[in-house]
Amino acid sequence: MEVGGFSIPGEVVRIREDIKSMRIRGAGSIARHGALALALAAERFPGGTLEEFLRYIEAVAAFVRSARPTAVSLPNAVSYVVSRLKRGSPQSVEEARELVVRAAREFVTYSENAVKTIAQLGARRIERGDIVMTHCHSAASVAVIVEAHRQGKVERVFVKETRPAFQGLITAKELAREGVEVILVPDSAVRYYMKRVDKVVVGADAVAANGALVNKIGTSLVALAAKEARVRVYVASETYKFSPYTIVGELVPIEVRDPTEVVDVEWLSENPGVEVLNPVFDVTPPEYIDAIITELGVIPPQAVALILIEEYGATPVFPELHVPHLDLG
Ligand code: RUB
Repeated sequence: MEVGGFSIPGEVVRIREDIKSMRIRGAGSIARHGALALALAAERFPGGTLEEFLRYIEAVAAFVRSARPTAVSLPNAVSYVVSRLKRGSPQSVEEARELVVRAAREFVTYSENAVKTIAQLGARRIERGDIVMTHCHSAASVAVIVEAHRQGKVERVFVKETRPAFQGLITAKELAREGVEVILVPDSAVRYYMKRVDKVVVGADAVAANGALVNKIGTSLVALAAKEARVRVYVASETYKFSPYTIVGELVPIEVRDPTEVVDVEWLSENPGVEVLNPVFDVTPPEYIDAIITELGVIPPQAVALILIEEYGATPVFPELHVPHLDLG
């Protein structure tokens, strides 16, 4: 495939396709694959000048970034790698390639360690005998619940099936494999079961500067039902899911996917008078969130702006973004 006058390696095209089609999904995994796609591209550079290499990486970065719009972890991961390349001021293609590969690996390591830390911190917020509810499939949330279960605290977990893509089934399977008692329920049962729940734990695709959470469609309804029932809501989120774009007033784009994920093609053609919409994320206001569990600590939603401004400045220059606390020396 040709992008910006450069031929993009097949493996990179496949990673982007897999992200688009949700074979690779979940904001953390998407980010790690985005970073790895750049490393792969650097290794497959067909040869040329340093100038050409830099333009080629920019083209690949734009290509990878555009795979899905909502999870800000993807542009953050890509920008992390590209900014490390630029700041390294390479003098040769070899040096430039090395900078890209190293930065991508650093990102992946940081991301994996962040989830482990979140598991430890999040588990402290779960108390013995707690019944937990979760939504969609979030690796960070699963890590928290599994760690709390290992510590003998989790009584059982209500998992919502999460239509239309049924990511709840992945969560149910993973938790059951770890020995957690799981009850899978339809999305519409959220309020019915909330009275039996002690804590809600969900993941994040993006967190805005005002502390609002963007996560799988239906998350805001879980939070609403939790607020009514006075159940605490925790968000398990690495800080590279905080959106620097929101500091300058950008909104987080909400992905709307194909209607055929909701009803089949046949039904659509038999009912031409019906418009089917499939927004896949929604926004939970900060007032509905008790705490965000990050690798830097458990913070209130109001602290998101502080972390963003500390890391990016109050008026960040785009696209020269970096990822918080990834300076590994
Ligand atoms: C996944 C989703 C997850 C977040 C966090 O949506 O909304 O809650 O991405 O996941 P999709 P993680 O299935 O559409 O990608 O904690 O794994 O990063």
